Amino acid sequence: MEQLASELYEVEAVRFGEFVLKSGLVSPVYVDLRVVVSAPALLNKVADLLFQVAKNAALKYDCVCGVPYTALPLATIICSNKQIPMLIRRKEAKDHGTKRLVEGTINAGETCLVIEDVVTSGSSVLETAEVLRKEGLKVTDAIVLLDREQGGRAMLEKNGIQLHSVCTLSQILRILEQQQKITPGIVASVEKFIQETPAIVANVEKFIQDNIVKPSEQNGAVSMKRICKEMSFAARAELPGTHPLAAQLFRLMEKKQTNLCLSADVTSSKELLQLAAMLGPSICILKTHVDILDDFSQEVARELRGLAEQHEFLIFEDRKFADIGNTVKHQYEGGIFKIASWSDIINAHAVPGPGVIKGLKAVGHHLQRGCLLIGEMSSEGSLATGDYTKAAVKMAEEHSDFVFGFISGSRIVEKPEFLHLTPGVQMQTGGDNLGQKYLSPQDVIGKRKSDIIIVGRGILSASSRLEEAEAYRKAAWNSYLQRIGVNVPN
Ligand code: 5BU
Repeated sequence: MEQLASELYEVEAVRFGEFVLKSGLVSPVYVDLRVVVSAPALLNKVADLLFQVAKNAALKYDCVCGVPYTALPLATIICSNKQIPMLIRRKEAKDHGTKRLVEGTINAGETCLVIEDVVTSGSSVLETAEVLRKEGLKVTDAIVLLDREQGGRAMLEKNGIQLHSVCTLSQILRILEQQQKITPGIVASVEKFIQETPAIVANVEKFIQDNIVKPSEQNGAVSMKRICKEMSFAARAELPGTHPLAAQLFRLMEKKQTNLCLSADVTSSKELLQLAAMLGPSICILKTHVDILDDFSQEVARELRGLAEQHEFLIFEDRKFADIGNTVKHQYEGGIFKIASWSDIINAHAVPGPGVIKGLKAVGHHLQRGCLLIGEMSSEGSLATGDYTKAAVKMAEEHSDFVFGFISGSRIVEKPEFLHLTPGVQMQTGGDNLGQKYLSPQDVIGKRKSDIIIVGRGILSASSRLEEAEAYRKAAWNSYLQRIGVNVPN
């Protein structure tokens, strides 16, 4: 263990210093085991230690899968040396039926051992385990090199996975202190930081990995300021202040690689359900105007929910509530539509003041629903500008337990916990003859730094709605990737 700690320190897989985050928070520790691939002897040693942990725990398993990407070479070495069948999980979303999510021979009912380098919150291990479980495999145990002791073990246990670790971060800290590589002061500051900020620490690591960049030295300290321009959706999901519904949305966006919301403005329920079934895999949100349907019934709402669960998208009723709290409460919960019973997301105008949010929250909060405030509108001559927009932002910030974002033409607040959704999007910019104005997906996501494009007629009037939805999805997703610094091939 002493040798392992010192070697990890030598290759800078564990570093101490000042890591400045976008939030302004300074982290005293930095763990990144990707560098181990450049030290083959250490790589072999780590693989062997992982295997020994599984052996000592007398685990029985039929195959091994490494959590992408750092644990992939580790799993490969173990499987090659010990002649164990391996599975590879693809991190990228399935490419419309042509690629599989798991490569290798899957024998349903067999047990797969998951291998990981570092566990913080446990979410990466769980994500991989869930993909394997969906394929019919059993996942009961995971082996990790370094447990940061920040809730990962308990979280995995709750999900039926026992975590076995080679070492913990506090063990490494103590050994490095004994070897006089770090001072007691550093140990104390790291321990304090880890205890006080578990969720933020998890986010730091995810953030570094998502951005695939290394921190740079600046005056002896390590600064990540330059690379922290933009956070990924995955990292934003993990922020302590992110609303649970927003976190769910961020995760499914990352998983399905889509930041496209379909505005399903059709007048027949049959067509609405057909659209949801056909475009479900391409979208993160399906937006409705339930009051334009000729034949709405609760059965339609039930079927729509079924499709939302099947294809993993959220439902957003674009009701634009704009009355006093007591009235919107009834409009949201009751009437013939019973919006609260089936719509994950609703929106509201800020014009009545905070009472509108309080009324909606009284109905939606316990149902885990969320609300978007209208900060700006896409229509010509809109009055939602300037100070009005600023007041809407303030209202959202004061009610962030229910309001998780905005409808706006661009990013109107820098807090990464909030989402921005933009309507008035078409490939062909311009407008309609009733005041709608259109911007391109690239403009909205790249330049104006919104998160999600809302597209109605751009897709609905195309000869192939599926092809057009895919074109919008790709345009908006590539703009997002470029924004967070990932190179996108043309
Ligand atoms: P279009 O067909 O892509 O123009 O449809 C846009 C949708 O977004 C439509 O359902 C509008 O009601 C909705 N919308 C909008 O266009 N502009 C706004 O400012 C707001 C909503 Br808020």
